[in-house]
Amino acid sequence: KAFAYAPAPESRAIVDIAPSYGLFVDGEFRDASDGKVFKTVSPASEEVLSEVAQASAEDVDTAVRAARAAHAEWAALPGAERAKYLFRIARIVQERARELAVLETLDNGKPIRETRDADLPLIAAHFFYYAGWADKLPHAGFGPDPRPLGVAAQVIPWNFPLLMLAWKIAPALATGNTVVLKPAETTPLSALFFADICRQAGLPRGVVNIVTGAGPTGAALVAHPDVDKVAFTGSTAVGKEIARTVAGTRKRLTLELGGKGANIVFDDAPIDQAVEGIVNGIYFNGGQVCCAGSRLLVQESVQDELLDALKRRLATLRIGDPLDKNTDVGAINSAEQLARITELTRAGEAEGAERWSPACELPSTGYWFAPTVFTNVTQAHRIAREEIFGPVLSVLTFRTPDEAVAKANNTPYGLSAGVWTEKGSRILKMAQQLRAGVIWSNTFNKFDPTSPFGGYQESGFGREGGRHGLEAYLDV
Ligand code: TXE
Repeated sequence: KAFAYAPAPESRAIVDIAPSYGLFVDGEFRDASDGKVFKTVSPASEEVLSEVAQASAEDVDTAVRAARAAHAEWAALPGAERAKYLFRIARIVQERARELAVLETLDNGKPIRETRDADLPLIAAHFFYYAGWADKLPHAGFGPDPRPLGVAAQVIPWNFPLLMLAWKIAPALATGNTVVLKPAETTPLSALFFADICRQAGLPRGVVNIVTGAGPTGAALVAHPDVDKVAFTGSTAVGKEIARTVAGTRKRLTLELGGKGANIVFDDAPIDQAVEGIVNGIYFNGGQVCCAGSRLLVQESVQDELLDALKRRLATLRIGDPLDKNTDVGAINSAEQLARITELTRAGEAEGAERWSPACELPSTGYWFAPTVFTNVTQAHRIAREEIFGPVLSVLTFRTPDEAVAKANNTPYGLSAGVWTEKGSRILKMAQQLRAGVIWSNTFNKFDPTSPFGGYQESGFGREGGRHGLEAYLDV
């Protein structure tokens, strides 16, 4: 489809990416102890963006020691003093928002419209919000003397690299913990830019440490004996492995894992609004979202009308250059993730579901997957049960509210759900019956630092965001 107009893409010259980066330990960038590095590429073009140090177990140990050494002084600061650093970080994030948005788009592949309008404002909001808590902890119902846990080991994924960092680091610092964070191996750059922001904000050395690397670096960090708290966001399989590692130690644990969210549309829903919500639910960030509305449950009587409207809308989506401000759907983050999506969608076809995508041309280099809708899906199909983590919607139908609840809850996960109806009473009843940590009504994928976020069942435990997010970092 030809675009109506094509303004210049956001200039990549806005961000100055160095040819190589070190680990950020004790306030300094340094090479890995064994000199190992890995490359990070732009998923949209496969261009190598930079070479990044790969932290060894020895480096992880050095980082944990730095965090331990910094802890007593950081924890002893009056909350209002810690707040000053967090406010400063929030303001620098705002000042450098364009640079960070372009950087994140280059390293992750998601559209600049999303990094600019969703990720970056939420990142700043998160630091502002938890800055506001830092001096109020003794008066917030945690008892008179809530104490930080100590050193927090934080492992994050690639789908919202800087936002997941903000969700982890802001509450940890506000409560007086120090941090060693490992970003995902396909998106290390924004965490390293954040390290620079910490320096710019004058944060004492050792309070935040960033160790880059892949699974083994994360495993070494989680297993380190001098860590007090582990916070993980990622796959359910790795989450379970981490739970086994942590079992029998003093470490506290929170896990934010996968999902298979149901977006439930009743026959009295405003259809146009629901279509926007469905599109936002599963094509935002190419569906690489743990709380994505990856299952559409539509009431049988409006199925045809809704699917016609949805397909018309999908035909207008613009797929391509993530730096182009008009792009709606960007690249898939990695070749591995693309292979996972491809495998599951093939299984969908093999099991008899009907596949549809709008006519669209995909770029010849990079990792791309067209927005896809599967109809004739049954609950037994893999595409109805497993997290695809891509721009793929599985459509199921229901007749009664009870059937909708039963189907929505028929999953080992429990992270998110959406309910579309004009009836307020139905919304309240569904919200009680659905087993999910977040339930949106007549909207989807709305985030706010004041709201706790997290899962039921195999989607994990513990909450991030809001007052509840502080509890994960405090002994009360
Ligand atoms: O996740 P991993 P992957 C789901 C999604 C996706 C699938 C696989 O379905 O298709 O997981 O993605 C680090 N000890 N989600 O393979 O491996 C790793 O380096 C400690 C949902 O990318 O879980 C990275 O930093 N850490 C999800 C982080 O864990 C380990 C977001 C996540 O990577 C480790 C991402 C180990 N043994 C994927 N192995 C969500 N909940 O939002 C890997 N890591």
